[in-house]
Amino acid sequence: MSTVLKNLSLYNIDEVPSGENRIFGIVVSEWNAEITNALLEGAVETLKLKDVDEKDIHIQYVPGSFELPFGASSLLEKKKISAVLCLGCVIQGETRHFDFICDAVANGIMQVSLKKEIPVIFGLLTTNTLEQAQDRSGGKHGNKGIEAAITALKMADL
Ligand code: DLZ
Repeated sequence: MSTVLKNLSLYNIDEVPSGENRIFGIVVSEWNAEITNALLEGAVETLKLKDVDEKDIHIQYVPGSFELPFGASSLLEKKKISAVLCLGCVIQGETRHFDFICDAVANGIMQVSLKKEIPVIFGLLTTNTLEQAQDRSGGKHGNKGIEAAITALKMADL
């Protein structure tokens, strides 16, 4: 695998645009909460590092990743947001739930983003095991929440 032993969240902070005076939304899935809370922590820390005021970060919890697109859409109805980050974790099980949820989230996020004309960021971990998810939520492969925040800052600056 190309990610073996690579921290995917390493970045040069000076190359990421400032988020000063911008409002961000974060939708977080409660399913696999240990992982999604770690993603949330990485995302919030990164936004704050890039000058986003804590009061300008609006967090919305949803029951599972399937509900992320609706959560993003409803946040965008209420606030004047520059970008929304969707954070979730789907772990491959023994049923086809995994494929249905991942496809629905990817399509749903794209639809909301294009319809509202606001960047909606795909911060969804789709892994085979819990260990792979831990490695990507503050472990040896970094934290996808950080990557989602950097993408949101860049897209808000377009
Ligand atoms: C049902 C389900 C399953 C089996 N697995 C996950 C998962 O790994 N990660 C996740 O975020 N959510 C999962 N869910 C819940 C669905 O996303 C959704 O909340 C329910 O199907 C209700 O719509």
